[in-house]
Amino acid sequence: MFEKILIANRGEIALRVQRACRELGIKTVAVHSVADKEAKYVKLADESVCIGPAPSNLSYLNIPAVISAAEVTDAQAIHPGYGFLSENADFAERVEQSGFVFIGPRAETIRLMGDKVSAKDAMKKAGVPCVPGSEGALPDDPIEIIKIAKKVGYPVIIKAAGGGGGRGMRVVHTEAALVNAVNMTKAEAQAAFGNPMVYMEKFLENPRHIEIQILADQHGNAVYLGDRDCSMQRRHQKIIEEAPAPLLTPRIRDKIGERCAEACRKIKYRGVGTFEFLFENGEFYFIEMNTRLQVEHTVTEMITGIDLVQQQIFVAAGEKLAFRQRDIELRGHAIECRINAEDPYSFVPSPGKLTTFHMPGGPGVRIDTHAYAGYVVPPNYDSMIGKLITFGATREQAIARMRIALSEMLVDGIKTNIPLHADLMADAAFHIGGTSIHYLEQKLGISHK
Ligand code: MV4
Repeated sequence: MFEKILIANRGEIALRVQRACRELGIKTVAVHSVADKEAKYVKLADESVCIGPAPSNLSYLNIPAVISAAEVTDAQAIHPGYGFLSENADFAERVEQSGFVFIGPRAETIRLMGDKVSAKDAMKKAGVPCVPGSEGALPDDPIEIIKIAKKVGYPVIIKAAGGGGGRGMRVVHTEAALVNAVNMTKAEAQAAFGNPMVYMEKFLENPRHIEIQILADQHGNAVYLGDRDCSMQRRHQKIIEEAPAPLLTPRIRDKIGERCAEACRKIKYRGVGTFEFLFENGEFYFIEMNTRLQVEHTVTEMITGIDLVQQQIFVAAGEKLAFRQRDIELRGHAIECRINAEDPYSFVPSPGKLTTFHMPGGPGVRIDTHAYAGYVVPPNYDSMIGKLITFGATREQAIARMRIALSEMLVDGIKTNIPLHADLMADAAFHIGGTSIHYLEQKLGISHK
């Protein structure tokens, strides 16, 4: 097992990874920007290295600085957390070339999944159900493009191969608008991702966003750890996630889960990963795969009892999975509310000093945060300051506990989205469960752009 791990991230996830390491007796190295030098996760780490000024591109995204920090502290492995360098194949490659273990999939796998055309192609071949659409990237010939759209059926969506997470997409309703839309998306994709390749899919009008968590070792073993519903979102920012996804039957859950686990075996996946699906009329349609630990991994941990960060470390160290699919039991229900430093309705970021920071507690309440009373939320990074997770025997109990926990939570000095969460916990459609990806924007009266 590793003796020392460098955590190439900040905020709550840096602390989360540190806690997993500490429990395993592994020493931790924190890296931080100038803006984070007083941060809790820096002070709690065994060692820390300042890797640059506040802007992320000069610190948390600075590959040579991160690798130098691992060299000077003699760390053996690097955990990238989420965001920042976590899905950067060049980073993973350079980490391994420098003699460190990258706690994540092979660089080749990250690259495969980073290109959404190659990802979809690989998953289709591995037996994962995908959204119907073009076979790979669209050709240049407009006549061919029109033919493909006719076959797929309108509305269609044009997506950039280099995009993902909602960037570089365009919905097309008519043949008249098609060729121009393709050309516009290509030009934008070239500018944003340096790759003009685009592909086409049938546009699903009112799906849910359901994802499957998988875990694979380096010995050909892979399991699925249930699903999460992440449909409660706005502008591609998830706000609430829950596990298991409401209203799914065990039969359909096991069927899609087994498909994902089998695909991981086929592509020799290593580490944790998430298959993102759109779910409509009882069918799953693969859209993307995330090759990192996700923000919402916590709800999966609550219903499986498995520490996903520790599992990442075990499989990175070359260990075999200690359990098989039949050993995994989904128990109860978990909900995560992302607590953001922002105006609850305009979503404008609200950095600044937390004058009060009182966290709730009680049975089934988990808080993952790096914040504390007196902490100053810097303006340079993501506005998420913590995650409030509740667990219950049933979804109703998890919601009730969330409602109470939110009412106990006191944060002053900045604005937070706690009032929005409180609203949603009292929302009739949320109580039923199974709302679509458009529900929140419709409720808030935001039109689709
Ligand atoms: C779609 C779609 C409808 N039909 N693909 C947006 C993020 C990216 N991961 C894929 N996205 C979508 N792809 C087809 N064929 C609707 C979306 C979408 C969405 C998906 C997941 C979560 C939130 C979303 C919000 C708007 C659109």
